[in-house]
Amino acid sequence: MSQSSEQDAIYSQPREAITDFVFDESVVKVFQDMIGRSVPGYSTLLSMIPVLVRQNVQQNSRCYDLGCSLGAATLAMRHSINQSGVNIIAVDNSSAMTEKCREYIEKDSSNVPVEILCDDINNIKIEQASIVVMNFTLQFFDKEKRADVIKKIFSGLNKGGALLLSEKIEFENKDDQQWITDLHHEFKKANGYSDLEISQKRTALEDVLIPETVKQHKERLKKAGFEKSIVWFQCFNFISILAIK
Ligand code: GEK
Repeated sequence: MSQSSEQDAIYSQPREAITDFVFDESVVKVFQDMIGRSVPGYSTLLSMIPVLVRQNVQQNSRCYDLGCSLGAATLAMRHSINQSGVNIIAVDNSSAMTEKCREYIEKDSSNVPVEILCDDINNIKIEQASIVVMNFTLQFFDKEKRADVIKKIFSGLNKGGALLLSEKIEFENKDDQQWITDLHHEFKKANGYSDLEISQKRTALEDVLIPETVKQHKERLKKAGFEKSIVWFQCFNFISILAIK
């Protein structure tokens, strides 16, 4: 089922002061357009979720979509679950997001049960999980809280269960960081964003979206107990890691 979206023009006009980015109603209206034009590889990544689901989903288990936004990953999971007794729990702490997400889920044809929770991921329980998707969400957590959420996911996963963790990353080497950042900006320009939009959005996200290196992510996963993790996808400074319990 396709999700409709207005074109993102939130940062197109000069602003006197740039406040921190929030996932409010104005973002919800343009979200699909915004994420597609800002995150290189986003649609390819989503299109691989069914492959991951079919390999890892277990009978009588739960699948979680943490930071579900409008439910793109939830819908991708919902249509590829090939085991009985599976339900999906989709979580986001933006009520504007969960309201719109609920509309999309209600209109969708699959009958796999989906529970949508408007809550902070830090508050929810994770139990009997065979799949946990965290698609570009951990990057918005306070750095000090990231280890706890990864530990909670590990302990809530069944043996053989999978975590799909997608993140914007930074590079250890400064030159590489600049090189790839320039390519990311070029990607945004190719998608119609002006230099002003790119720079104002960057300022709005500066203290909100804090990327880490692949090494930091892999070490945190290992510490939490994930013996196996692999970067299975990368497009410029956006990656996705698959970790198996
Ligand atoms: C997708 N996964 O389309 N608790 C709950 N939700 C949170 C929290 C938190 N602590 N922090 C951030 N969020 C989606 C895209 S967007 C990524 C995810 C982006 C939510 C926030 O409200 C937003 O909806 C989402 O995480 C991040 O595959 O916009 O770059």
